[in-house]
Amino acid sequence: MTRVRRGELLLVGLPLVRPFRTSFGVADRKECVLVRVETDAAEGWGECVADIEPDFSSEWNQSVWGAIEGFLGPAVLHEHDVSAGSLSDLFRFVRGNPMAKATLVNAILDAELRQRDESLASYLGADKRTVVCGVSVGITETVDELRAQVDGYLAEGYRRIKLKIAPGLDLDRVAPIRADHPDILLSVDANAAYTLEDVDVLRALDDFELLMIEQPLHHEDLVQHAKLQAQIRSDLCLDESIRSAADAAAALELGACRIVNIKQGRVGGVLEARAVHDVCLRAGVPAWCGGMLETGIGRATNLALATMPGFTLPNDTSASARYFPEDLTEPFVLASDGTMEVPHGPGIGVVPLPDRLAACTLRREVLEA
Ligand code: OSB
Ligand code: MG
Repeated sequence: MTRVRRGELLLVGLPLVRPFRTSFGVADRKECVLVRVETDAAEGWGECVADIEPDFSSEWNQSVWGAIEGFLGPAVLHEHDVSAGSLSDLFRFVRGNPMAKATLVNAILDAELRQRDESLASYLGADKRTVVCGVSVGITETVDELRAQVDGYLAEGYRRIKLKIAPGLDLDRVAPIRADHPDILLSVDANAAYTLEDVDVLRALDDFELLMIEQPLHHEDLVQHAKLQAQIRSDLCLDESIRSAADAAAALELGACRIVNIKQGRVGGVLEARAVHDVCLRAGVPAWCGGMLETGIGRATNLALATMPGFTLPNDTSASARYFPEDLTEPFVLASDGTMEVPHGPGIGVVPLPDRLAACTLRREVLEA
């Protein structure tokens, strides 16, 4: 328990190595909000998973900035004694906004753990020191381009390939990749682009022995996913639809999915993500850690989360070089066996490199009581 003396809100921008196309749009750069908190004893860092536009979720960089600057930040600075665990109550007066809340929860937990000299992975109950990594491959202009990217990632050692799909860019994309690589772990992610009317296409994906079909239907739906799951053989995985541990419990009870993508930033931070993990573990449902093209700050947070025992499938925790020409932190590197080491220093174990942070900062504001 400590007092947060000061906070800093930063908006950072980094070019991507290549545009990333999904069913909801194309990203050619990454922009995100970072929070740095200072307590009496330590600093802590959090990265927000919201992006430039409200397309993956209703939150976006400006809404996150406004929520933290106007409501969440002042609430934290006003308290004489805060801990990451007390924030879900403290933040109850702000409805929704889980991505904004996650940024502060993670930053304050990072500061607490740095003060105690404990790593986030150890705090969360890690049962591994390295994490198995997959990679998410954007929609390409041509099938040849897709083949070349997949071949490149497999040569680097990635242990699962996830193809982004969209209506009309699905079976014809998955078929050649499966033909090239009959034995790899292969999955698809539709980012909510289909409806139950498309059941024939989704059922046709059964032929490709996919590890999972991620979020085929509406971003807030559970009931239709349950109907779809009953009609196809492939395991469904939910991403957008899971915004809390309560959502995860409801999804599993309904049979809306058989696998859960846990993104800490989407569910309100690592503490709620741990609760989602616990729901999955108790139900015997495999989980894995999703990504949102995070910089090294969010990547370190995700890697620590993915060390928990219920994360049994390859995670979207790819190397810095898969996303950025230069990361904000020391780069995260993929080992040739497709695993990544989890930082073991206190807290998330990394901080932004000062020169890189200065070069990438677009906007900055100091928050004080
Ligand atoms: O749906 O998992 C998703 C990136 C941005 C927004 C949504 C998603 C993704 C990815 C990339 O698939 C995962 C990553 O490598 O960070
Ligand atoms: Mg997804």
